[in-house]
Amino acid sequence: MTVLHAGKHAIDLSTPRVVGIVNITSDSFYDGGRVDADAAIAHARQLLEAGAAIVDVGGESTRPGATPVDERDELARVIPIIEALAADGACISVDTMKPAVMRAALESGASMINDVRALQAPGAMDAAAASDAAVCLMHMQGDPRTMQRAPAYADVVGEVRAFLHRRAHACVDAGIAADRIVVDPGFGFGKTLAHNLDLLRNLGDIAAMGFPVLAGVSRKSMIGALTGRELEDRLAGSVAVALAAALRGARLLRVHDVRATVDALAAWSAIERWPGSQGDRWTEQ
Ligand code: 7PJ
Repeated sequence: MTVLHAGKHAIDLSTPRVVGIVNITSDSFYDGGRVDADAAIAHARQLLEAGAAIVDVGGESTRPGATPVDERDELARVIPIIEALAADGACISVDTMKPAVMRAALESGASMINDVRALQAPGAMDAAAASDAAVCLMHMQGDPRTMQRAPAYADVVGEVRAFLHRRAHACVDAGIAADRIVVDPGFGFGKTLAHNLDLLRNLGDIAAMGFPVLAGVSRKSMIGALTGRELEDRLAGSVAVALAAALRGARLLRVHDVRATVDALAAWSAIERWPGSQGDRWTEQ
């Protein structure tokens, strides 16, 4: 059985689980604009009610071309939400690149750090190591402002895997137990559609490192490219790709549409033997 330890929470990943996205931003690509704390808290509670194992709270958009958010503004956005949800007993992840936000979020009751820069900012690794929180280490080529200009790899799967391996082992060396570490290939973060599809097809290679894999494809432009649909019509494509990722070994699916994804996983898991759960070839451990 795979269990992720995130603060006081032990999350059973023997079947794939859902991470619900809570954006408190004015410019997220899909459901931003919810800068009001009460509305964000209510939205997060709905996602938990719908079956999210974790809610991922973010106050700074990392979509391509997004403008950076000042640390004080980011704190003012996320901390009240985290405090309220922690009082409910929820497992909360904070989606941030800033060590000061990580520390404040953990003090306010967050149990996981989701960092699209994989704890490479000075002080980020220390903030995580000083806590008992889980960490999600994501691969990104370049930075959010420019990453989609000309992504290039000799071997996207090998390079992403090597990066995640290096960052995960840096975490272990810093004292973060392996059962607190999640890795994520970072769909859409400095990747063309061909790169994203290559990573999806070969997600088993990344899962084979032995750390739970998180996949975030929800409503991203790759879904638009595959279906020809605008943002608001990407639900079916997003659920299909989330399931495809789960079948290739992803254990956490970061999504906007929790209920639809939870239902799809429930229906499918009654039929499938999930990769790894029966000791088959997709995962080593
Ligand atoms: C991801 C993320 C992702 C992780 C965003 C969006 C764009 N964090 N934050 N993985 N994407 N770990 O919400 O689609 O794919 S922001």
